[in-house]
Amino acid sequence: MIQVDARPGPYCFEPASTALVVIDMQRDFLDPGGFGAALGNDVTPLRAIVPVVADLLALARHHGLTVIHTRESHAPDLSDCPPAKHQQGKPGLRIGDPGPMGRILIRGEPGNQIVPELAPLDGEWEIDKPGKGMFYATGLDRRLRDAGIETLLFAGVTTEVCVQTSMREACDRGYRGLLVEDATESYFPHFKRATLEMVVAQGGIIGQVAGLAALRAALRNKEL
Ligand code: C5J
Repeated sequence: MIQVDARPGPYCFEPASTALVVIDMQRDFLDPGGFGAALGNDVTPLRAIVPVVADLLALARHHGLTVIHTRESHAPDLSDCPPAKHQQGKPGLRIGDPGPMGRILIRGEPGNQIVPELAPLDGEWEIDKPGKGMFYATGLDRRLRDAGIETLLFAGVTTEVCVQTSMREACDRGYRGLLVEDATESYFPHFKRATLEMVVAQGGIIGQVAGLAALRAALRNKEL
């Protein structure tokens, strides 16, 4: 059993029953001209975590964890995009509208690809999700159970929207989650800080939080 120095207390997991989930590290959110930028956000802070997420991916791959990548995406005919979601944002910059990287948040478009530095490897799971959470309309819960996954390490963007929603959904389904705090980011620093506090409040009401260094140290101890 691996034991990570986490907040609010130690986080224990077995690599064989653990998956790393990298949420939505796609060009729509990280690149200038994408959906995130269209909503008026500066994408620089999100870009800045790419090397940390790459290191986390390398660590997970080295230790044989299941690796899962999600993309927030919709079908080209928008049949999986409810009107309330579609109406978000300014006309001309909404989901499905043409942008500098193809149609915004549409499956298969250039903007919907995971950034090349974090590209999925053969055999890793790629989950296209029409919601903010990773379980809604994806069939992921069944796949995780079939694979014997019980614990989930979370990274990606944005901390307070798709990452937190996925962690909450996971918690409700009985998975124990650890948020790797330097491998997640928000367009709003105070939202990230608040989310980390929310996760660990009340004895870890949503899950636990640790840095990549603590996770690395715990896995290194196992190898000694
Ligand atoms: C948002 C996400 N923020 N991946 N998506 O719309 O957090």
